[in-house]
Amino acid sequence: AVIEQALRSADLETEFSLVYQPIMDVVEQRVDAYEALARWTSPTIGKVSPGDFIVVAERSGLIRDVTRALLRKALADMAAWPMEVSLSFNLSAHDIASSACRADIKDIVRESGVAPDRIIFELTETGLMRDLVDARDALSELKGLGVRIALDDFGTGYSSLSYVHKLPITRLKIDRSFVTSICEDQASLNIIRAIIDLARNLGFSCVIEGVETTDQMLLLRSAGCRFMQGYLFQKPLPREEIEALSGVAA
Ligand code: G
Ligand code: G
Ligand code: NA
Ligand code: MN
Repeated sequence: AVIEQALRSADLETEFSLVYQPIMDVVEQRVDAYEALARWTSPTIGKVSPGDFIVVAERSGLIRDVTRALLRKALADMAAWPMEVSLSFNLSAHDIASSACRADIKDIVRESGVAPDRIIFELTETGLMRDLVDARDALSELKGLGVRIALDDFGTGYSSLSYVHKLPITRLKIDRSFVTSICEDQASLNIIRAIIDLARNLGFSCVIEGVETTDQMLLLRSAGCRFMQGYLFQKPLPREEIEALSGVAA
C-alpha cells in the first residue's frame, strides 16, 4: 500500500531512470543489445527495486504509464548507440494484454524513428502462460511492427518445450539459475545444451543470463552458446557509463 501510494504520486520523468546491461555476442565479440532495466528512487520511500514495484504497478493499473515513460526514454537513449546495437526492453504481460497499451507501444515505436528490427521486447514465460492464445495474438500484433520478441527467464515457470513454437518469438533467454551450477554439475550443462538445440531447431537465438565467471563463459561457448549476459561482462550501468564502454568485449 505504501508503494502504491508513492507510485500514484510519482513523477515518472524524474524519479524513474534506466540502467543498461549488455547482451554480448561472444562469437563476433561485440555488444548485441543493451537490456534496459528500470530504477526508481522515490522522494518519500527511497529506492524500490523493479521486482517490487512492477507487481504493484500491474495490480494498480499504473503499469501503462510506467511502460510508456520508460520506453520513450530508452528509445531516445538509442540515438547515441552504434546502429548494430539493439535495445532489449522488458514488457509486462499486462502491457500486451491491453489493446490500448499495445497501441501506445506501437505509436511510441513509430514516433521514435528507431528501426523496429533494432528493438527486442522481453516477456517472461510465467506472464505469458496465463493465457497462451491471447498472448500469441497480442505478440503477433506487436511483432507486426517489425520488432523481435524474447521469452525471458526461460526454464523457471511452467516451462513446457511444447508451447514455445506456438508463440511468435525469436529469442529465448535462459534463466540464470541454470548457469550457477554448470561447472560442477553435468546435468545443468546438459539442460542448457538441450535448450540451445531446441532453440536452434526452432530458429530462435538463445541468450544465457547470469554468466559470472570465465570458466562458465568458456564452457557455455563450447556448448554452442553465442549470446551471453552477466556480471562477467558488465553489470547494469547508467547510460553514460555503458556508452563509454560501447563495443568493448570482456
Ligand atoms: O534489475 P533487476 O534485477 O532488479 O530486475 C528485476 C526484474 O524486474 C527483472 O526480472 C526484470 O526483467 C524486471 N524489470 C526491470 N525493468 C523492467 C521494466 O522496465 N519493465 C518490466 N515490466 N520489468 C522490468
Ligand atoms: O528477470 P531479468 O532476467 O530481466 O533480471 C535481470 C536481473 O538480473 C537484473 O536486475 C540484473 O541486475 C540481474 N543480473 C544480471 N546479470 C547477473 C549476474 O551475472 N548474476 C546475478 N546474480 N544477477 C545478474
Ligand atoms: Na529481462
Ligand atoms: Mn531475464
